Amino acid sequence: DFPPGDEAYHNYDETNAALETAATEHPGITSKFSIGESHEGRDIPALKISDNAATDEDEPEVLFNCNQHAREHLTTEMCLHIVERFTNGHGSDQAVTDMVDSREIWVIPMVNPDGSTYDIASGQYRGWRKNRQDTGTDLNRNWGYMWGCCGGSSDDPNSETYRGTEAWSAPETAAMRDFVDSRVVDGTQQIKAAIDFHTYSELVLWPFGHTSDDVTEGMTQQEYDRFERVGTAMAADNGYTPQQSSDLYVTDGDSLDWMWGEHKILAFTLEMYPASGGGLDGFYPPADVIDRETARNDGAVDILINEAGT
Ligand code: 0X9
Ligand code: CA
Ligand code: CA
Ligand code: ZN
Repeated sequence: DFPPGDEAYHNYDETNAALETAATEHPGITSKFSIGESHEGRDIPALKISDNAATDEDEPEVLFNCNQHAREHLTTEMCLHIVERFTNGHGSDQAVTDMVDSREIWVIPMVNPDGSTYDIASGQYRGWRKNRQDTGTDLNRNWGYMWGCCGGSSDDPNSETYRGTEAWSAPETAAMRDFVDSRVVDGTQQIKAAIDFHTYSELVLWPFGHTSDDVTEGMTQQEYDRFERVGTAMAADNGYTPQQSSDLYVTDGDSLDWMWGEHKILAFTLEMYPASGGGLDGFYPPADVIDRETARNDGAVDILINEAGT
């Protein structure tokens, strides 16, 4: 489990329990379900938050997912913070109430439950990034848009950025794909905007990642300008640095490129605290920063939720 001092972080069972509690305490505005199973057979839990949550209403949908990378535990806390804010705040906080009532918000706090569990299993952090299939696949190189196209991933199973044997070879990415595909209703993707939370570097990133070109096949200048405008607004609020994801480094097969390339979802990656420093230590900030560093993104989350309606 988490080492002494870091008990406030949620492991897999505690993450599941937190979603269960939110669903039990707020039955009208929540619906808990599983998007599928991990390689080791763990359910990947999800929570829908909206008024009349049991009904698929005609409201813009927004997706928040966390912890594709095992050691990025602060992101799980980010998704759980979103759950807490939009459930506890409904009925008391007017802005939160309006967002919940006018949107369908999907939260998936732990995309990589096997890796996350493995990272803490010995009681000492292992610095694990990938899933637990064989030598591990980097889930954020396994998505099916331009998979393996451009030197932004590795075909070496021992690499930290191993892309897998083929696109969607990891059950965790396949489950994410199936869920997002399932939100196409009458030919229209219902999810309008999304954030994939990572750590660390304090960045707001937008597609594409597979090319350093701003405008390319699948991205017009007008579309790029919208990403830049919304990304810059989010970064102005949380104090992160905004940039196209390939300005950081080129990746292929990441979630961002697929969300936009396949579904035209206004998708961002947020790299959370800290800004820099410490190599592996940067993935393991002390638990006393959780509240501050998750609440720090409230404004950015609200900007995206509102943008989903435009
Ligand atoms: O490399 C990744 O998957 C992400 N960074 S992390 O340190 N959390 O591993 C960044 C993905 C964003 N895409 C690009 N930089 N192209
Ligand atoms: Ca609703
Ligand atoms: Ca809907
Ligand atoms: Zn990451």
